[in-house]
Amino acid sequence: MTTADESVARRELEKRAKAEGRLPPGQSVTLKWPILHYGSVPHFDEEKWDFQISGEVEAPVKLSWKEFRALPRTEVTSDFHCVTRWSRLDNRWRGVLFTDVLKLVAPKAGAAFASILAEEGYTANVPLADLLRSGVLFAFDHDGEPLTAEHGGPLRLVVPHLYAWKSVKWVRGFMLLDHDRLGFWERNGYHEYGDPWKEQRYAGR
Ligand SMILES: Nc1nc2c(c(=O)[nH]1)N[C@H]1C(S)=C(S)[C@@H](COP(=O)(O)O)O[C@H]1N2
Ligand SMILES: [Mo]
Repeated sequence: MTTADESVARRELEKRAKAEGRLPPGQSVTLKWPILHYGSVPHFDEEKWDFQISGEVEAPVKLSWKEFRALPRTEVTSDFHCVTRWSRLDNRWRGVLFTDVLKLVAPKAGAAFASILAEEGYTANVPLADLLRSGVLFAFDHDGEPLTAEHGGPLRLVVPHLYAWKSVKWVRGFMLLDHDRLGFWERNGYHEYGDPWKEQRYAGR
């Protein structure tokens, strides 16, 4: 496609998405897939990698890469909305549903929030109820290809109904909490919840 064809295709897709009520306010459709994160792309070492579930659970769990890969897989298609105003439609994600991972632990009665943990100390806070939604998964693959390191490979969280900073790349586990603990971007001025349909971009707005 030429650049001109591409911009026509993009605008057509955007018009259709708007008509279908799939484009949150203030967003525009991108055909590309931008790469956005704080810090550097971490190196993946299968031997050192683990996935830890801790906090408000009866017994914490630690999985190796092999153990995580052996969990049941599901494919989910969803739209992805970044707070910087681009949306990428119809992403085909394949991985392990959050609800399937949660089966590995017994959450305590007070568990109501999660702090998602990633390489290099990146975190994001998400209410547990949001993580139980059917489109939320830990993804290995995107559109039929293994996730590249730049896009969060080997494993990222996908929370399609919240702004994409909650879709934590290079995820290494989560901690269940009885209170909300702000994550990296949330401490740096982003909204604590981040609903794109309500334009919850920044804290206090
Ligand atoms: N670990 C980590 N995950 C992250 C981020 C980050 O800085 N670190 N940035 C978030 C933001 S703001 C966005 S828009 C998406 C971008 O994902 P992409 O680079 O695959 O498009 O990743 C999210 N996940
Ligand atoms: Mo973002």
